[in-house]
Order: sequence, then C-alpha cells, then structure tokens
Amino acid sequence: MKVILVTGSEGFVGSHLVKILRELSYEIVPTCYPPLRPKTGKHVPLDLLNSDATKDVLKAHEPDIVFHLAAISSVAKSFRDPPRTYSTNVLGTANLVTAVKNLKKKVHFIFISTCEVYGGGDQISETADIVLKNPYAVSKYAAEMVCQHHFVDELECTILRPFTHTGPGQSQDFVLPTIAAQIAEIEKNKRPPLLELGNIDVKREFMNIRDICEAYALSIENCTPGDIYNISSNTGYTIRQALDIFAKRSKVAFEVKTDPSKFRKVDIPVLIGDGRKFAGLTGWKPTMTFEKTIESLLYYWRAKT
Ligand code: A2R
Repeated sequence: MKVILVTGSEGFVGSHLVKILRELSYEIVPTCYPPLRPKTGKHVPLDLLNSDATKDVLKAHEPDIVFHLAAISSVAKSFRDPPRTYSTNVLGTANLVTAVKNLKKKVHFIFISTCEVYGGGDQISETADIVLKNPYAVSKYAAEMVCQHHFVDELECTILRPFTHTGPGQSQDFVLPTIAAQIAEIEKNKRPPLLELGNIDVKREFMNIRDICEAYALSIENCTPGDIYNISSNTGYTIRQALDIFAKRSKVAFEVKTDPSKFRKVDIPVLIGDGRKFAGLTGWKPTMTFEKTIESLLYYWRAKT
C-alpha cells in the first residue's frame, strides 16, 4: 500500500483530503502544525520551520507521495503578516523538499500552489504571465521556484495551481465563509441584519472543496512530475451573485453595505482559469453546484453558531 504524507492535514483542505485519500485505500501520514491541537484521529506533529524535525518525520515514515498543503493560506493573512507568510511558505517548502531529497528514494511531491500567481484575468492557462499582487502570491511563486530548482535535481514534483475554492471548515479570512457566518449570527439574533463587505463585484470560481480534493487525488497517478496544472472549473461568479443565493436561503432578510475601506489596495477584479489541461488528462470535472456549495456553508455555520 502506498504511503502518503500530508502536511497541513488539520487545515481546511487537508482535513477533507485525508478523508478522500483514506477512502482510496492509501496509508496516510497526516502531519499537523504542533500549536494546533488535533481534532480528529492521530496526527504527527510537524513544524516545517524546524528543518531537523522535518527530516526526522520524513525518515520515520518514508512516504511514496507527499502532498504539501501546510501554509499561510490566505491573501488577507499575508497582508497582515508578510514575513511569517514568506518564512512558512518559502522556507517551510525548502525544508520539506530537502527532507524529501534526503530520503534517497523516488517520492512524488505534489505542491499545492495557487491561481493568485496570475494576478487576475479570465480563462487563464498555465502559460499566462505571472503577476504577483500580494505577499501570498509572492510566497507561493517563490515556493514554486524552490520546487522547480529541484526538478533539475531529480525531485519528482508536480505543481498544482487551484483556483478559488470553499466549503465547510474554511476560515472567515475568506469571503463566502464570512458571509455564511454572519447570516447564521443574524438568524440567531446575535447581530443586526447588516452585512459589511468589501468589493462585491469581484469574480472568482468558488469551487467546492470536495471537487478540489478529488482533483488532488487524481493528480497522484495522472500528472507528470515536472509539470504545472491549473485546477479550474473555467466558470466564475461575483460575490453579488453569491449574495443573491445566500439571501434566498437565509431564514431572515438582511442588507448589504459595501465599505470601501475594506477594499484591497491591489484588488483582482476577475480570477478565472482555463482548466482544460488537467481535465483533459484526468477526466475530472466539478460536480457540486454553486448553490449546493453555498447551502453547505450555511449548514456548517448554523451548526457552529
Ligand atoms: O496557521 P495555522 O495555525 O492555521 O496552521 C496552518 C498550517 N501551518 C503549518 N504547518 C506546519 N508548519 C508550519 N510552520 C505551519 N504554519 C502554518 O498549515 C494550517 O493548519 C495549515 C494550512 O491550512 P489552512 O490555513 O486551512 O489552508 P487551506 O485552505 O487548507 O489550504 C491548503 C493549501 C495551502 O497551501 C493554500 O495555500 C492552498 O491550499 O490553496
């Protein structure tokens, strides 16, 4: 049975991915950041900024595949703390890559990058220009460079660039969870019926986490190490469109106030990919509708509020 080590397994994506990979009968080594108290099952503590500990964990488990998800994962957080974003995302990746190479065995290293490296646009393919508009994008592109440097050194690394995705468990640093959480509070009379948001005309893909994790699982056997793949549904929605769907499913009416002070200094109006390369290779296509994704967010936040 192949062994897969997952970094960031306690995070939003990691916790969903581990479940899907287990269903596929892989043996999973879920690692998590030590300050986080594991909520589920058995996790191996791993701080990627500790290079010796990273080497020790890799040596102890000798994985065949590594999914590298651990990161400072949001643009909002990266603006709040650029140095921590750079150290975790770049140095953390360098430590992990070094530990993988130290194993001296063939390991498929799958690095989860981001569509943010494109800086915006519609139908963006893998050959589009790189335009770095926030510390998160800078850190992820620098981490890609670390991986690519080691391609020449025979690291079997696949780089995935997922477009925006969401679902239960994602933090309120992301827009749709913020909206769902606020509606859940309004429904329970814990806040006035007013949502304060930034720019609601930005357009993103908002794919469902389950579809994303299924794409990641398919990448194991189908992607060619050394190559880069968008994970994209080719379809986008504005936050305004999301708000209409939320309003139809909310138990109470609410108003929306846009606050220009919440707008980003460098906003990205549209960020929609061209996912044909990955879809053509694997047959993957998203199955969850935008409406279902929004409903799942509401269920999650109602239960939590
Ligand atoms: O920052 P925390 O305390 O939430 O912990 C995060 C963890 N992490 C680390 N793990 C090991 N060593 C570190 N030095 C370190 N610093 C942070 O990585 C968190 O538990 C996990 C990332 O999970 P989320 O923030 O929930 O990200 P998400 O949405 O699951 O994204 C997964 C990947 C990331 O590479 C994104 O950049 C990409 O998908 O889109």
